[in-house]
Formats: sequence, C-alpha cells, structure tokens
Amino acid sequence: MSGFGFTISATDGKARTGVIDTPRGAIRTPAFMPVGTAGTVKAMLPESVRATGADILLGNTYHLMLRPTAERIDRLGGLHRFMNWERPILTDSGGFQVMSLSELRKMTEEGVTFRSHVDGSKHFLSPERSMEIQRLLGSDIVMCFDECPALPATEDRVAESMRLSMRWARRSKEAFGDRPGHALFGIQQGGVTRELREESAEALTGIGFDGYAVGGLAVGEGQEAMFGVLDYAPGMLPADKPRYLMGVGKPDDIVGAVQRGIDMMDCVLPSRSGRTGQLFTRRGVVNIKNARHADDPRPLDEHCSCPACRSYSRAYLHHVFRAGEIISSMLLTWHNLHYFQELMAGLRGAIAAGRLDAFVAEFHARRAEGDI
Ligand code: PRF
Ligand code: ZN
Repeated sequence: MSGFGFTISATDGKARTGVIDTPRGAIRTPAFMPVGTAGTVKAMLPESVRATGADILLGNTYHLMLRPTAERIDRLGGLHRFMNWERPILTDSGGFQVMSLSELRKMTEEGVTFRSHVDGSKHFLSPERSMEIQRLLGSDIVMCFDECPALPATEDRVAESMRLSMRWARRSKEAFGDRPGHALFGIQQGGVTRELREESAEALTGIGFDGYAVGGLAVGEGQEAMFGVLDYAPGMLPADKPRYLMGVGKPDDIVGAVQRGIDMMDCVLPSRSGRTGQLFTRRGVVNIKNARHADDPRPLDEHCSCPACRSYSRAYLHHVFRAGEIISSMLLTWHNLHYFQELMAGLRGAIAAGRLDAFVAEFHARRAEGDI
C-alpha cells in the first residue's frame, strides 16, 4: 500500500495510538469513523463533520451501487468530489448490508444475488464486483467482500461462512490488484469461537492485507461475549497493521475495544441517535424528549464546546426535537459526533501519556454519577 503507512507512537497495555498516513491526509488512531452511508453523514455538512474532529468517513457499497450507482459517481469525479469530502473514505464491501437490508437474497460460491430495498430491482455482488464498485467510488480504504452470518447460528454454519469469507478474501485481493495510494483490508470472521477466529486470522495473514478488520461482532452477542472475543482476536492479527472493529459501538464498547488493541471503529449510533433525541454525554445518555428538560435553561453539557451546547439551552433542544424541526437533527447529531470524537481524542491522549487505566476509571465513574 504505497502512499499508506501506519506509525504507532505509543502503547499502553494492549492499546495503541498513532497515525495512518494516506495521500488524502492523516488518520489519528484510535479513530472513530462517522457513517456516511448514502454519500452524506445525515444532517451534517462535511465541513461540520470535520469540525467535530473526524479524519475519515465510512461509505457503503450497497447503498451507493443501488442509488445513484457507482458508475454515475465515477462519471461525476468519484465519491470524494461528489459528496464534498476530500479526506479519506473507507467503504464497506456490501455483503453485510445485503444480509441486513436487501430482499430475496440468494448466495452461492460466486456471490450474492438480491433485490434492492429501494425499488425491488435485481442485483449481484461478488468479490470482483465489490472491488470494482469500491474502485469506481474512489475509496481510500477498501474492504474485502465477506459474509457475516446472522445470529443465532450454529458453530458449523459460522465455520462454513467464515471459510467462504476467506475464499472471497483471496478473490478480493486478486481483483483489487496493485493500486498505489489505496489500501485493502481483510475481515476476520469466526463468531465467538476462538479456533475459528484463529483459522480466519491465519488465512488472512497468509494472503496479506494492508489492515485487518474484526467482523462478525456486535451482531447481538452482547458486550460480555464481544469483549471475550476481543480479549484474544486482535492479538491474532499483525501488530504493525491497523485493526478495525466493524460497526462498534456505544461509548463503553469503544473504550473496551481500544483497551483490547483496536485502532479503528465505525457506528451509526451518534448520527442515528441524534435524530431520535438520544444524546451521549460524559454522564451517560440523556433523552432530550424527556419533559424534565422543557424549562431547563442550562446547556446539555457545560463542558462541551459543540454548537448545540455553546449556544442553546436544554429547553430549546427539547422544544425543537418535540416540534420535529430540522435543526434538531442538525444540533443533536453535531453534539453526538463531537462527543464521540472528544472521547477518541481523550483515549489517544491517555494512551500517549501512559494513563489509560486512570482515564477509563474516570470515564466509568462520571457515567455512574448520571445526568445532573
Ligand atoms: N462485515 C462487513 N461489514 C460489517 C460487519 C462485518 O462483519 C459488521 C459486524 N459488526 C458491521 N459491518 N463487511
Ligand atoms: Zn455538545
């Protein structure tokens, strides 16, 4: 991956902090990637997303191939120009979204045929087609095409699925080819079974990738089981390459994952919750819809420097949310993304200073106090 480099500047226990250098700019790690599924982080201008501290966004093969199509985005100069975000973009490969969103799926060794959730039209995704779409989009970090088995699943089903994903990883690498300035990440599968995670890690490291994702978690197994896997899974992946935990998570999931050696994460939670009135603060979750905020002149969090907290009262945020005003989604999303990025900055600083344990203890203690 020429043009790419991962430099770890400090470690604390299993946690690491550093920088992924890309031709489109640096990604400070541990990094949180806001989700811009359909070419937008909903309710936010790209410059506002940047102002929250994001270095990289996530985009989705599945959504963009259906609408407006990868070919159209390519003709219009690629996803960065199309959505006005010139910094790095990581794109997910589509397999996971096909499983959760599409209708009438049919999977074979070759790939997946499915019907669009938008208009019912028929489509096909394979490792080769996913690599082509991610190339047309101009993605900086391309993800292998994999399958994430839905839960509940038997261990046999998880093993079979993981082995299919490893064959698809080999085809993804072959189809990706040699693209200077672009990186390809492998995705470990294997559910909550240590032996399967080991087999998957060996297959991926044998192929060789620019980074490695831990997939197949946060799919309903619960935090304890997820942390159980994260106690060993990151250690199976090359220490000198970025490790990305896909689709995680809540603030306490993020903290636990970073403590276990994860460098990158993404989640719809801060943006989606912004639109449903759930706000993340140092003292836990605040539901702005709650009547107790109706007359409250105080900011949501007096220590937060986001626009929602700097210039508006809880009473106002409550009012615009209840009234269904568009500014509600804008302000609440901004606050949540700002909170997540501040958390990442705090984690990076704590790792650099060798005081991650103290940082995590304070993180949990403040949340235990609750909103006041
Ligand atoms: N694979 C891919 N994308 C994903 C996942 C996965 O396993 C997950 C699991 N949490 C989220 N997004 N390709
Ligand atoms: Zn705020």
